[in-house]
Amino acid sequence: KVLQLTLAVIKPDAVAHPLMLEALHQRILDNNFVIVRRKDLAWTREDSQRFYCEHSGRFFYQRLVEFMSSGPMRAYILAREDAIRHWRELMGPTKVFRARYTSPASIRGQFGLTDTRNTTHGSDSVESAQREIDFFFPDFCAEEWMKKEEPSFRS
Ligand code: YYY
Ligand code: MG
Repeated sequence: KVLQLTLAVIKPDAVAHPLMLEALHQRILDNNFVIVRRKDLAWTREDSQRFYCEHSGRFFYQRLVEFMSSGPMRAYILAREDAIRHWRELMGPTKVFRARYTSPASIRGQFGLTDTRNTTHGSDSVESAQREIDFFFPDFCAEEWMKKEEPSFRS
Protein backbone atom coordinates (compact mmCIF):
# COMPACT_ATOMS: atom_id res chain seq x y z
CA LYS A 1 0.00 0.00 0.00
CA VAL A 2 1.39 3.33 -1.04
CA LEU A 3 -0.01 6.52 0.41
CA GLN A 4 -0.85 8.98 -2.33
CA LEU A 5 -2.18 12.53 -2.63
CA THR A 6 -4.66 13.75 -5.22
CA LEU A 7 -6.42 16.99 -6.02
CA ALA A 8 -10.22 16.90 -6.03
CA VAL A 9 -12.41 19.84 -6.98
CA ILE A 10 -16.13 20.30 -6.53
CA LYS A 11 -17.06 22.38 -9.57
CA PRO A 12 -19.42 25.40 -9.68
CA ASP A 13 -22.49 23.38 -10.72
CA ALA A 14 -22.23 21.26 -7.56
CA VAL A 15 -21.20 24.04 -5.19
CA ALA A 16 -24.25 26.05 -6.31
CA HIS A 17 -26.51 23.51 -4.60
CA PRO A 18 -25.92 23.24 -0.84
CA LEU A 19 -27.28 19.68 -0.63
CA MET A 20 -25.03 18.51 -3.44
CA LEU A 21 -21.98 20.08 -1.85
CA GLU A 22 -22.82 18.35 1.44
CA ALA A 23 -23.45 15.01 -0.29
CA LEU A 24 -20.12 15.18 -2.13
CA HIS A 25 -18.23 16.12 1.02
CA GLN A 26 -19.82 13.13 2.78
CA ARG A 27 -18.90 10.92 -0.16
CA ILE A 28 -15.25 11.81 0.34
CA LEU A 29 -15.41 10.87 4.03
CA ASP A 30 -17.33 7.64 3.34
CA ASN A 31 -14.63 6.46 0.96
CA ASN A 32 -11.73 6.51 3.38
CA PHE A 33 -10.04 9.63 2.09
CA VAL A 34 -8.24 11.84 4.56
CA ILE A 35 -8.89 15.52 3.92
CA VAL A 36 -5.43 17.09 4.00
CA ARG A 37 -6.43 20.60 2.92
CA ARG A 38 -9.66 22.21 1.88
CA LYS A 39 -10.28 25.60 0.26
CA ASP A 40 -13.29 27.48 -1.08
CA LEU A 41 -12.36 29.76 -3.95
CA ALA A 42 -13.44 31.21 -7.28
CA TRP A 43 -11.42 31.46 -10.50
CA THR A 44 -10.98 34.33 -12.92
CA ARG A 45 -11.13 33.47 -16.62
CA GLU A 46 -7.33 33.64 -16.63
CA ASP A 47 -7.02 31.07 -13.80
CA SER A 48 -9.37 28.82 -15.70
CA GLN A 49 -7.41 29.16 -18.97
CA ARG A 50 -4.12 28.46 -17.23
CA PHE A 51 -5.36 25.38 -15.38
CA TYR A 52 -6.87 23.85 -18.52
CA CYS A 53 -4.24 25.02 -21.04
CA GLU A 54 -3.62 21.39 -22.08
CA HIS A 55 -7.14 21.50 -23.61
CA SER A 56 -6.73 24.83 -25.46
CA GLY A 57 -7.84 24.33 -29.05
CA ARG A 58 -10.31 21.56 -28.22
CA PHE A 59 -13.91 22.27 -29.24
CA PHE A 60 -15.05 22.42 -25.62
CA TYR A 61 -12.26 24.68 -24.32
CA GLN A 62 -14.20 27.98 -24.36
CA ARG A 63 -17.27 26.59 -22.65
CA LEU A 64 -15.07 24.79 -20.11
CA VAL A 65 -13.17 28.00 -19.30
CA GLU A 66 -16.43 29.98 -18.96
CA PHE A 67 -18.02 27.38 -16.74
CA MET A 68 -15.06 26.94 -14.41
CA SER A 69 -14.91 30.68 -13.80
CA SER A 70 -18.68 31.06 -13.40
CA GLY A 71 -18.90 30.66 -9.62
CA PRO A 72 -17.37 29.35 -6.42
CA MET A 73 -15.63 25.99 -6.19
CA ARG A 74 -14.21 23.87 -3.42
CA ALA A 75 -10.80 22.22 -3.72
CA TYR A 76 -9.41 19.40 -1.58
CA ILE A 77 -6.09 17.69 -1.21
CA LEU A 78 -7.08 14.08 -0.48
CA ALA A 79 -4.86 11.31 0.87
CA ARG A 80 -5.36 7.56 0.81
CA GLU A 81 -3.73 4.48 -0.62
CA ASP A 82 -4.02 4.75 -4.43
CA ALA A 83 -5.89 8.05 -4.02
CA ILE A 84 -5.69 9.15 -7.67
CA ARG A 85 -7.32 6.01 -9.07
CA HIS A 86 -9.89 5.70 -6.24
CA TRP A 87 -11.10 9.29 -6.65
CA ARG A 88 -11.32 8.96 -10.47
CA GLU A 89 -13.32 5.75 -10.04
CA LEU A 90 -15.65 7.40 -7.59
CA MET A 91 -16.19 10.34 -9.99
CA GLY A 92 -16.96 8.12 -12.98
CA PRO A 93 -16.48 8.91 -16.69
CA THR A 94 -16.12 12.46 -17.99
CA LYS A 95 -19.11 12.37 -20.31
CA VAL A 96 -22.48 12.51 -18.65
CA PHE A 97 -24.31 9.92 -20.76
CA ARG A 98 -21.51 7.42 -20.43
CA ALA A 99 -21.47 8.10 -16.69
CA ARG A 100 -25.22 7.65 -16.39
CA TYR A 101 -25.36 4.41 -18.34
CA THR A 102 -22.11 2.69 -17.43
CA SER A 103 -21.54 4.00 -13.88
CA PRO A 104 -24.91 5.14 -12.51
CA ALA A 105 -23.67 4.98 -8.91
CA SER A 106 -20.68 7.23 -9.60
CA ILE A 107 -20.70 10.93 -8.68
CA ARG A 108 -20.97 12.06 -12.29
CA GLY A 109 -23.50 9.32 -13.01
CA GLN A 110 -25.69 10.60 -10.21
CA PHE A 111 -25.14 14.35 -10.38
CA GLY A 112 -23.55 15.26 -13.74
CA LEU A 113 -25.61 17.69 -15.82
CA THR A 114 -23.63 17.87 -19.09
CA ASP A 115 -20.17 16.92 -20.39
CA THR A 116 -18.96 20.29 -19.10
CA ARG A 117 -21.03 20.67 -15.95
CA ASN A 118 -19.87 17.36 -14.55
CA THR A 119 -19.63 18.15 -10.80
CA THR A 120 -16.05 17.23 -9.98
CA HIS A 121 -12.43 17.20 -11.07
CA GLY A 122 -9.74 14.70 -10.17
CA SER A 123 -6.06 14.49 -11.07
CA ASP A 124 -5.29 11.73 -13.56
CA SER A 125 -1.64 10.90 -12.79
CA VAL A 126 1.05 11.43 -10.17
CA GLU A 127 2.51 14.24 -12.28
CA SER A 128 -0.80 16.04 -12.75
CA ALA A 129 -1.62 15.61 -9.05
CA GLN A 130 1.63 17.38 -8.14
CA ARG A 131 1.02 20.15 -10.64
CA GLU A 132 -2.61 20.63 -9.64
CA ILE A 133 -2.00 20.54 -5.89
CA ASP A 134 0.61 23.22 -6.42
CA PHE A 135 -1.82 25.26 -8.54
CA PHE A 136 -4.50 25.32 -5.84
CA PHE A 137 -2.30 25.15 -2.74
CA PRO A 138 1.03 26.84 -3.53
CA ASP A 139 1.98 26.88 0.15
CA PHE A 140 1.55 23.13 0.60
CA CYS A 141 4.69 21.01 0.77
CA ALA A 142 3.89 17.40 -0.13
CA GLU A 143 7.31 16.08 0.91
CA GLU A 144 6.97 17.58 4.36
CA TRP A 145 3.42 16.23 4.78
CA MET A 146 4.48 12.74 3.68
CA LYS A 147 7.45 12.71 6.04
CA LYS A 148 5.14 13.51 8.94
CA GLU A 149 2.09 11.40 8.06
CA GLU A 150 3.36 8.36 6.20
CA PRO A 151 4.75 6.55 9.26
CA SER A 152 1.36 6.59 11.01
CA PHE A 153 -0.35 5.42 7.81
CA ARG A 154 1.84 2.30 7.70
CA SER A 155 1.25 1.22 11.29
O1 YYY B 1 -10.26 14.47 -16.45
P1 YYY B 1 -11.72 14.68 -16.78
O2 YYY B 1 -12.32 15.87 -16.09
O3 YYY B 1 -12.54 13.45 -16.57
O4 YYY B 1 -11.82 14.97 -18.36
P2 YYY B 1 -10.82 15.69 -19.38
O5 YYY B 1 -10.84 14.90 -20.65
O6 YYY B 1 -9.49 15.95 -18.73
O7 YYY B 1 -11.55 17.08 -19.67
C1 YYY B 1 -11.49 18.12 -18.71
C2 YYY B 1 -12.84 18.77 -18.62
O8 YYY B 1 -13.20 19.33 -19.89
C3 YYY B 1 -14.01 17.84 -18.28
O9 YYY B 1 -14.12 17.55 -16.92
C4 YYY B 1 -15.17 18.67 -18.76
C5 YYY B 1 -14.61 19.35 -20.01
N1 YYY B 1 -15.06 18.63 -21.21
C6 YYY B 1 -16.14 19.14 -21.93
O10 YYY B 1 -16.69 20.17 -21.55
N2 YYY B 1 -16.60 18.47 -23.04
C7 YYY B 1 -16.01 17.33 -23.45
N3 YYY B 1 -16.48 16.71 -24.54
C8 YYY B 1 -14.90 16.81 -22.75
C9 YYY B 1 -14.45 17.48 -21.61
MG1 MG C 1 -8.53 15.51 -16.94
